[in-house]
Amino acid sequence: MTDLNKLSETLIAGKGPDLKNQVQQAIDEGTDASQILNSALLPGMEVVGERMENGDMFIPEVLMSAKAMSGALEILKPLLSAEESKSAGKVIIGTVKGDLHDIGKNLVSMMLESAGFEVINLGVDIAPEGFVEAVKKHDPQIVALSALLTTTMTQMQKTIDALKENGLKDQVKVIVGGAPVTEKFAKEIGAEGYAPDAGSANKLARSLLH
Ligand code: B1M
Repeated sequence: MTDLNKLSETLIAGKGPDLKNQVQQAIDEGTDASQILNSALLPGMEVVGERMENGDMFIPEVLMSAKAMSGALEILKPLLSAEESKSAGKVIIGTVKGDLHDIGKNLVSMMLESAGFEVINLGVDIAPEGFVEAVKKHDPQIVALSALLTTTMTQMQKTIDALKENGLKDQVKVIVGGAPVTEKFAKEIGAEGYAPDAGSANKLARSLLH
């Protein structure tokens, strides 16, 4: 039987190649991709966060863990379940300006894709003008913004303002998420929705369009 604690420990230790092997082995043993994600990888990243906060882990080590997490997610991506597979709509997603965190945003992107959305993932550190240009170019129904820093949350408001200034806000729904973001904050900045995690981002996107 798969030892999920071992996977967490390998992630925390930032051993990317070992983690990939262990994730693949867990899958081969029949462990669900969602169980690997929810019971090993996400709790592992929580520990990384706590250690970073306490000064027990430093940026280079956190980066190693983050890289290992991304490698593991690539393996899980095709396996994470699709609730429904018909094309559900078009979403533009990005991490806001000044913010380089992309693991959660990529997870949201993956969940949306696996649920049938066409997802245009702009990447990290996307300025309000970047979202404006992308909306003009791709004409999505939803713009999803991610922020992991309290200092970059304000960029969400700026992005919504920029969409308004360019006359684009009425044609898209803006949804927001990321560790410091709350439902209350989403309402204050005029976003149509807030999702605390990737699974609920998917449900939220669907509920806004159907
Ligand atoms: Co940073 N970092 N980091 N970091 N980092 C946090 C966020 C922090 C909480 C750590 C801590 O101190 N405990 C803290 C922020 C404090 C704050 O502002 N409140 C912090 C800090 C301070 C910093 C730096 C400033 C550190 C420094 O340089 N002194 C710096 C800033 C760099 C920058 O962005 N400009 C920095 C740098 C980094 C690394 C580069 C080393 C690395 C990022 C690598 C990468 O992403 N490629 C990193 C990491 C890994 C973390 C922690 C440890 C883990 C983040 C993560 O990936 N979590 C994080 C601590 C923590 O969160 N516990 C921390 C796993 C991921 C699956 O969860 O991203 O929350 P999360 O996504 C969830 C939900 O939030 C939600 O769904 C996801 C999946 O369920 N969600 C959405 C996310 N986006 C959404 C969008 C949606 C909906 C839901 O759209 C609708």
